[in-house]
Amino acid sequence: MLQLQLLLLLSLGNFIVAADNTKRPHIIFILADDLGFNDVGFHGSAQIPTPNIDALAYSGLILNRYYVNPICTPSRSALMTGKYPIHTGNYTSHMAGKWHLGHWKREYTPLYRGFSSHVGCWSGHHDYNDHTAEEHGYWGLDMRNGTQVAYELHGEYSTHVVTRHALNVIATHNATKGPLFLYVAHMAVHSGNPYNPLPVSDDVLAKLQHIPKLKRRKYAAMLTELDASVGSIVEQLRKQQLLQNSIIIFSTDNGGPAEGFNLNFASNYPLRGVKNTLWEGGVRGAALLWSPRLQKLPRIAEQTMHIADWLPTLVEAAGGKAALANLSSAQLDGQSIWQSLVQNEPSPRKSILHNIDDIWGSAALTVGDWKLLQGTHYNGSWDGWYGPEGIRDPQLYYWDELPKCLAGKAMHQLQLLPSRANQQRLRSAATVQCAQQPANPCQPLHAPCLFNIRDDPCERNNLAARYPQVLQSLLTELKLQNSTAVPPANLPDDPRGAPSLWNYTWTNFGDYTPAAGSMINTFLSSVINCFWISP
Ligand SMILES: *[C@@H]1O[C@H](CO)[C@@H](O)[C@H](O)[C@H]1NC(C)=O
Ligand SMILES: *[C@@H]1O[C@H](CO)[C@@H](O)[C@H](O)[C@H]1NC(C)=O
Ligand SMILES: *[C@@H]1O[C@H](CO)[C@@H](O)[C@H](O)[C@H]1NC(C)=O
Ligand SMILES: *[C@@H]1O[C@H](CO)[C@@H](O)[C@H](O)[C@H]1NC(C)=O
Ligand SMILES: *[C@@H]1O[C@H](CO)[C@@H](O)[C@H](O)[C@H]1NC(C)=O
Ligand SMILES: *[C@@H]1O[C@H](CO)[C@@H](O)[C@H](O)[C@H]1NC(C)=O
Ligand SMILES: CC(=O)N[C@H]1CO[C@H](CO)[C@@H](O)[C@@H]1O
Repeated sequence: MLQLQLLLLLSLGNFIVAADNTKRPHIIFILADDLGFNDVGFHGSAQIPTPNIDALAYSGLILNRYYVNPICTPSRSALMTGKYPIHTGNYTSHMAGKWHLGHWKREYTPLYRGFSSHVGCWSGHHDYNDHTAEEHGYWGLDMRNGTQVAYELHGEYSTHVVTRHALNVIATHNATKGPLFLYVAHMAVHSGNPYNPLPVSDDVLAKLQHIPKLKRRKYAAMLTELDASVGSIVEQLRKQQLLQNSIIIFSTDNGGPAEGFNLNFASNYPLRGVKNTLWEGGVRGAALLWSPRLQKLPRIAEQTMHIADWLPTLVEAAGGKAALANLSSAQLDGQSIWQSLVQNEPSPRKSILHNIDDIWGSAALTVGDWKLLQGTHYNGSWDGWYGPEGIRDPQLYYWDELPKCLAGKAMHQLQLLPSRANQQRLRSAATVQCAQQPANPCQPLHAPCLFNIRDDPCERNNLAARYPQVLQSLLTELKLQNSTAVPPANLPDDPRGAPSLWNYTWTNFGDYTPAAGSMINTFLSSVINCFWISP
């Protein structure tokens, strides 16, 4: 089931009363869309230059055992509140980019969910230049500035629009009035519409001639635009003297769509599977956490973490243990990992439910080093390993770019950018190696499979027959978790929302449609919509 794990997030304001206001950190959460594990340089591929992201990773923590949901909206809902607005003045909260958490009525949209501003789209993807979104045969404009349709932004590349709004928020933030929460949810590197799935300008594309396959090169170019955005955001924080008191998170929302899945060309290599599968390639996410508050740097974070952990983790980072105590009644699936990350102590999180999806008939669960996987999606046609591997030779990595890019310069100035030898050590430790040859194949449609995910992160060796007791204990745990599940509430598309009825815009039609009260909620159908093309 497309289980919405956490319906109470980002209510930072509601939970935090800190003694010293000036000490509370600014929090900048940068969420990439559909970025693959192997697409950032710090995981070992040098094919796509991501120097700004890498500079932050080496100067902070590479979250090396970090898990996300396999598709967009469940990840976003695990990150946001679905219940009520943030209406306190504690954190000034702003948002740039993709919402994708419902827009049937105004009250589901960002400004009514606690954000003071939002520039971006409401649905799951759009064209990066004309800003129209095509979903299930419906087509219309999806770009907003606040609640207004942003006709005037036509032609401005989406990644630039998102960045411009983020920079403006930082530039006009008055830190003496309190801390900033900025959520930058890039549309990049999600594919656009079928008529132009990988929109990027020719001049950016021209810089990546070393990538032979055109579609992969286009994807890479879209990602270098995202990397540049990260650099500009860090630079703006530095200019406004906010950087030293900031926490920056960079994370993907789910595993990468590879080899034409969703018409896209990400890479999770050597991890198995793609977006919307429960293999590691679908759920093990590329992410980093950066803050001067982290201790014992540089290092890799081996603490197990799930995207649902950000709410309690950031609440503790912002308000301390007392603020965290306020969350205990909220029955979160997430746990605060803040102290373990800061001090490099063991993670309190011992297990992760990747999903139980009774529509697809799939489920996966990790407990300690063991992962159970049963059933699969697309009749197993996306269960393989997909490249490209990328350029893994450390000699060919863009080391010289790091101290020169905007984020690298800022890290250097704060004396946080480690020596090249240390960068090399971190990068090699964060590169997944799978020497093991395929053995004991897994046929998840026939029987549950068991993997030792620490020894075999590539899921090549099914140990179900060898460790029947371990398998049994995970099956029992899965059953236990399933007993708390609520039924999936997915609904079909509501034709009353067809953009053609609303001047060809995607809109909050529920506010204008009488008796639309048949509980049609685009939020729920958008869970399916974010996945707009059957591969
Ligand atoms: C906990 O929540 C209550 C009610 O919202 C609030 O009054 C109190 O200040 C909060 N405490 C902390 C430490 O955030
Ligand atoms: C959004 O609208 C505000 C108010 O009209 C304007 O100042 C701002 O520049 C707009 N943002 C973008 C990215 O166009
Ligand atoms: C920021 O806020 C403080 C306190 O309200 C005020 O004194 C100051 O003038 C503000 N700064 C700017 C640049 O608006
Ligand atoms: C599923 O895949 C198997 C082989 O892997 C094939 O025999 C079967 O026909 C497929 N089923 C469907 C519904 O495509
Ligand atoms: C979870 O429980 C539901 C209803 O009780 C059942 O139909 C489904 O098969 C179970 N799924 C798993 C993976 O155990
Ligand atoms: C309808 O859309 C066009 C652009 O396609 C825009 O210029 C016009 O202002 C819109 N009309 C209304 C009533 O929103
Ligand atoms: C800066 C600011 O507005 N701080 C407020 C945050 O919220 C608490 C209570 O909710 C107020 O006491 C602070 O003044």
